[in-house]
Amino acid sequence: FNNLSCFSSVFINRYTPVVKIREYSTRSTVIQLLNNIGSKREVEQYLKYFTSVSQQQFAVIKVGGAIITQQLPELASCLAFLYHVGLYPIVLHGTGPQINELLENEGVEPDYSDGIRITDEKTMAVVRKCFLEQNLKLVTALEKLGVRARPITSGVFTADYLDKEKYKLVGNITSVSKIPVEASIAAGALPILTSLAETPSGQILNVNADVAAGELARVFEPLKIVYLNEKGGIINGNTGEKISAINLDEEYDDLMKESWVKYGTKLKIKEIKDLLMHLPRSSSVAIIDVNDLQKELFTDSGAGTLIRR
Ligand code: X2W
Repeated sequence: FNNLSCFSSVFINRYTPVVKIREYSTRSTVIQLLNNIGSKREVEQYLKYFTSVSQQQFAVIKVGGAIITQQLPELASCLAFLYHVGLYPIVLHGTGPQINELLENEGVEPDYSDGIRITDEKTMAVVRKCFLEQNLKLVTALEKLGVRARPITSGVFTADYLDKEKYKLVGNITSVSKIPVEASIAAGALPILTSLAETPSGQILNVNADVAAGELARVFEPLKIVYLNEKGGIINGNTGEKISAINLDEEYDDLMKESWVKYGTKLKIKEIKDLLMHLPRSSSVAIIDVNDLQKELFTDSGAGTLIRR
């Protein structure tokens, strides 16, 4: 159990009740995960940093729907690790691939415009079903690892129609309520959110999960905004190598002129820039593979693509 001693100096005062490891099974998980990450100095330094802000300001983590299907055990272990060291990331997940699969099973061709799903009534029923199913799946996987997790599937995002003619039941988020998320963390449970929104009159609307995660980050102003994806970062289209860091102040203009920066990548980098311009300078965005979460958060070298300004 010595491997955990590095936490004591950081946590003993502030987080003793939370950090107490509850189960033997969980202890071994934590130790196993710790062995994969950086030196004691690095881990200690980053834990100190992450606990220097309020618990709700540690991180917003966006989980793509594909990860729940393909990498659920890895995802659950990573989140359990953070929870067991007393950190409370705000987790928001998507469910894009599951929606497509279910629609195709029902003989409906998924329909997008500019990357946004055109969501009619029939599609909306599928969207809601998939969000609830995937949310429960993630929450259950976490609970099996001794994590208290709270499903939050409504009451956070209020929205108007993005463009009712064009996209039908798709929302444009107009406000974010921090209350359900704060209550979950105060109760010692990881908040696990979907990106479903509601109009003031109660119509449920579909929102892209990346966009909803960005809106969450705008109100919580976390140190870290993490996008978990399969590529493990942004890949330089010329060299095929992963870009380890982007400093927007210095590199943004040149980066946007690169021939390989187009379509989705261009849009994503631009969205991240807009987001970071609205956040304190201490906030940064990381795009990583789920297996690299600890390495990215707790080592100097990181693992995925780190974007800051
Ligand atoms: C998305 C919401 C799910 C999502 C959709 O219906 O696919 C809109 O496009 P991933 O797995 O993160 O892609 N909503 C309006 O974004 O899931």
